[in-house]
Amino acid sequence: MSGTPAVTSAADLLAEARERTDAVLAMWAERLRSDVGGRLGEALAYALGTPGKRVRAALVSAAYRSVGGSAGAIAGVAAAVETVHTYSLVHDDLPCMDDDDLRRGRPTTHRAFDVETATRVGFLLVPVAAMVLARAAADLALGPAVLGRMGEELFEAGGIEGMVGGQWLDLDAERRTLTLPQLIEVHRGKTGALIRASCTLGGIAAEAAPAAVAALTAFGEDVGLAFQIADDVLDCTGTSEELGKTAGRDAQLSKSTYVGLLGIEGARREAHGLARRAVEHLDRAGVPSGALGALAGYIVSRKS
Ligand code: GRG
Repeated sequence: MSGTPAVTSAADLLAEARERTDAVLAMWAERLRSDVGGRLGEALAYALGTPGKRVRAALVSAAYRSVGGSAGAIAGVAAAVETVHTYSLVHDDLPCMDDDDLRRGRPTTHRAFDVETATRVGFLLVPVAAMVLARAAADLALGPAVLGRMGEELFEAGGIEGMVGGQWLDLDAERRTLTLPQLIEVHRGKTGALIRASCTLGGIAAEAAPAAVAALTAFGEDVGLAFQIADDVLDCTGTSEELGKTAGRDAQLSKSTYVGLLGIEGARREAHGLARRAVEHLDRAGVPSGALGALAGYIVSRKS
């Protein structure tokens, strides 16, 4: 793709990420449908093929390009991250967790199929994410050491140190009021870790210098927290139709949120401050921040 003009508007970056990542995910969805077969195969394809905004995919690609990457096959790394995100949503929506009926404008996987099938879908997509990543590394002609670093980054972010740990704390905290530092710990794990990893993975895939990868990680850390703060705001200001998921769920589940602790305007200010700080990490390290800055701005001002 070298030679094509740089894409820097958030809308264009997201549209491009959707087109390319969805093509990779559709291929895997078809493979699972035919290899696994039956109702489980259908459910796997349903979950993996359900359209998302692909913010994490856009971050992977923008981070990759910001440090000189130019191969279109980066979409495979983005698809691996989106696979992890998708299986987390399938499980998050289950009756034993947030118990939701609507996701990405469609019935949740356990509503479209059943709880047992959706539970299996969540677990079965974990190794699929690893396979998607391994395929992407081969397509990018990256060696085993780089694939190892990418795998460590993605699955550490998806594990007890990140997404799973944050979700655990979040469930544990229902009907309790958390302090701001405790809420930050939940948000950084549950949502922030995978967003941070998206940015770091772009840098690793481009085989960027350690200082540049560290700046991408610091950017992703702040943007990841800002994303969940914006999510807290949207949960109480958006409609279910706009969000594609049930609005007002945090209040129904008596969850501690940034809005509960700081109010809507306070939470918005915090998110915007983090987005600005995120870009400063890149600027200080000399990493071009146009595309990633546009995505950071989108993340804190989005309507869905
Ligand atoms: C199955 C091993 C295994 C683990 C699952 C349930 C769980 C562990 C984690 C849940 C983490 C979670 C749901 C975090 C919330 C993340 C979040 C803000 C989701 C919404 O992201 P968007 O707005 O959604 O990017 P789209 O649909 O656009 O992709």
